[in-house]
Amino acid sequence: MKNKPLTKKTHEDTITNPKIDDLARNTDDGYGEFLTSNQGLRVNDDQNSLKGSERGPSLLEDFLLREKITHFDHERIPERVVHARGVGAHGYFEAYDNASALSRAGFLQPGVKTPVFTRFSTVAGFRGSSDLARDVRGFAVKFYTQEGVFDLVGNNMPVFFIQDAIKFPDLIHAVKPEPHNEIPQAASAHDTFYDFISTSPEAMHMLLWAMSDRALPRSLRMMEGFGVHTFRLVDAAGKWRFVKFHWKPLLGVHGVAWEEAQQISGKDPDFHRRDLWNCIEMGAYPEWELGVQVVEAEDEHKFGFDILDATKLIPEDLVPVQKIGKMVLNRNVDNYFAETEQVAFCLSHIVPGIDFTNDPLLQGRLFSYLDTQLKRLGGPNFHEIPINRSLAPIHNNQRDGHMRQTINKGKVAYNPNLLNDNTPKQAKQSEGGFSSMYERVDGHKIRLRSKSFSDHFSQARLFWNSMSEAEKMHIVKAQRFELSHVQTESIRNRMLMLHAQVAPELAERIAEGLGVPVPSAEGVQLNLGSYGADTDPAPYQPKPATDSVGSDSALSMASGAKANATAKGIKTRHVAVLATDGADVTAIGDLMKALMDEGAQAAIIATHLGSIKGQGGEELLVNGTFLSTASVLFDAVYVADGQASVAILKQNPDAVRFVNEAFRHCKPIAAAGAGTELLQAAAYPGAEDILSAEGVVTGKDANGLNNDFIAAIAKHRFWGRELKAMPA
Ligand code: HDD
Repeated sequence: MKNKPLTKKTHEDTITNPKIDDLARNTDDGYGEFLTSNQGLRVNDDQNSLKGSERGPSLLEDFLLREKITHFDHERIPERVVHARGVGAHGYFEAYDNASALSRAGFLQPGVKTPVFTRFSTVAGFRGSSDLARDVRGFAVKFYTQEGVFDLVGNNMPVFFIQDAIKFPDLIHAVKPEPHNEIPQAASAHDTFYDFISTSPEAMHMLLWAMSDRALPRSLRMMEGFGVHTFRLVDAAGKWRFVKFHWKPLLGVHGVAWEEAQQISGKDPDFHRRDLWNCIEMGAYPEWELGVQVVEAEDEHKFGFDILDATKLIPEDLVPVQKIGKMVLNRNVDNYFAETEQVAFCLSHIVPGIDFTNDPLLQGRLFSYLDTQLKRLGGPNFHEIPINRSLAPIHNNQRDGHMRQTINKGKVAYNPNLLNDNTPKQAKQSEGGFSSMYERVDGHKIRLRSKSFSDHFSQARLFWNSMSEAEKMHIVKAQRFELSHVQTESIRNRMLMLHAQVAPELAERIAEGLGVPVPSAEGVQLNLGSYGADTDPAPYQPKPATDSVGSDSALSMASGAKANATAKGIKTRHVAVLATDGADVTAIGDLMKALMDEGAQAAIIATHLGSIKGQGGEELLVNGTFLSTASVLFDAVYVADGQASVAILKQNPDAVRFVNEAFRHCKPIAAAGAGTELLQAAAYPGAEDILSAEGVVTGKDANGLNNDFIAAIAKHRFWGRELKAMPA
């Protein structure tokens, strides 16, 4: 037992998190133990099957061979039909002292600390696809509350593509790889997706989000989360209010460039997973504040849109977000499959103090999640899997089914009963019993979309208006990219018509890249996707966008967004230090110390592994080479001083490309002394003024270089460079 490897740091929260204690009932670490069969039989030879003679056939008798291979054959379960690729972590949620006025939920009472498990995901790609696909990110949080499990199953965008759950299978069939050849993987840039979108203009608002930098997060730790639907919070007196849930990351909201994302997908498809894992292992725990936008019941109709329509957000300038608690993720999983793959989120996992609304997307989701877990996890007992197990005790008359773990004693499995004193008994609301909100519902049974849902363009325009110039350019380029991959001209044309409804300028700029004019939408049936065969389509045609829609300051990631208001400093940023033999090792040491003091990390990237020799013969350990890493895996680049080092790097095309790419991707760059020569060597046509470009700092530490560099890293990116000189 002497050499037992340390697999996990001992964190304070590992000890105090009751869900971790609960999971410990099922964890196993075979270190130092005998190898056994699944029946506990010690195995004497695990290398050879049982055979009839040395070179003879394997024997059916070999139960050890059969057990081992059978288990292996059954290792896989169906991947999630959407959100297949993900990563999860444990942590806790702590309520501030203000939410109890809004909700009687126990976990929202002042200071209550609740264990959570959070899973982030991409939507369209398969389990083995890349983290950096242009896609929506899932943001699902399981709260193990004292009143039962509450799942908040959201995304990193506040709206959705469709308004009614009945369209979800169509949306997903359209975006997934095309069924005849299963191409393309984890990408929306293909005919079927745009065929669907071009006939379902309700998707336009969300499409703009998906084309924006929100779809390319720098880190899962740096993205917002949204409950999307309007929910209700119910207070102790039974009064309810509408709410929208928000997660605000304390590191701010940041994205990467599209070209960069495509390269990361090749260099490190696990970029987001690795980033989350490493930060948690290092103790740099990601944090988000939970916020709510609150709308009083009587204000339901005061907005120019329907708050039950999931393609609409409530602008934060109209209804500010109140922060009601904080989530910290502080522990990685012990086993990916047992925890991250088997975790089962359901919208119907709810606790007293929270309730649903009549949003037709939400209502359909209430069915789909339970249904999908039955298929995915193989039966109705998935709640007994350790990661899904409630911390609140479970007592009911549900029995049996595949893989039942609980041994229910006694002969009574029904209710009411006399034999068991009518227990387990129903709980009054005062005893914590969940009771759906008392509400009058009447009307005709009808299969129609509410006409209050038919403004598809105003909020898309609000989003467009709220973007900075660089963000607008990213959206235009993203649509040029996507529509260039669409083979069918009529689909491209319809997409241009729809973009013109959002903003004529947007459509014209996309059309320019496609080399076609924007077709007129006059007389064209834009909306095929929201009425039945016998319905008069006229009332369901989308309304034109409202001119007065304006902008909302919370939507931009770049221009002083509220989302970024809390972002401070350069914590957890990765800085590449380009240097090789002959570099100014003392200055590098000073820089690395300054970066580490701010919570950032630096890596020496050189032409060879091992160590480099400084001007005075001092040695510095190398962390990576131009072969093993790439600029896209870093947030910022520093080129070290030292004539000899810079002379070698200038002759190295990979070093030149490293700087060139970092500049193109608008990253902060510092060059100490002679390092500026590498920058000049890396300048592409149109960027000859690289040394005076924004976000490029030069000089010596003695003159404040390190401080200026740190200030530049805190700004994340200098997208303005693209507006100046960026090849299309
Ligand atoms: Fe969904 C998974 C988020 C609409 C049906 N969804 C899933 C996950 C997230 C979301 C984060 C992954 C959970 C995990 O990590 O295990 N989904 C959303 C959001 C939506 C949404 C924010 C719109 C507001 N989803 C939606 C609709 C339907 C589904 C309208 C079906 C009618 N979603 C599913 C599913 C999944 C799922 C098929 C696949 C795997 C799973 O549930 O556990 O049931």
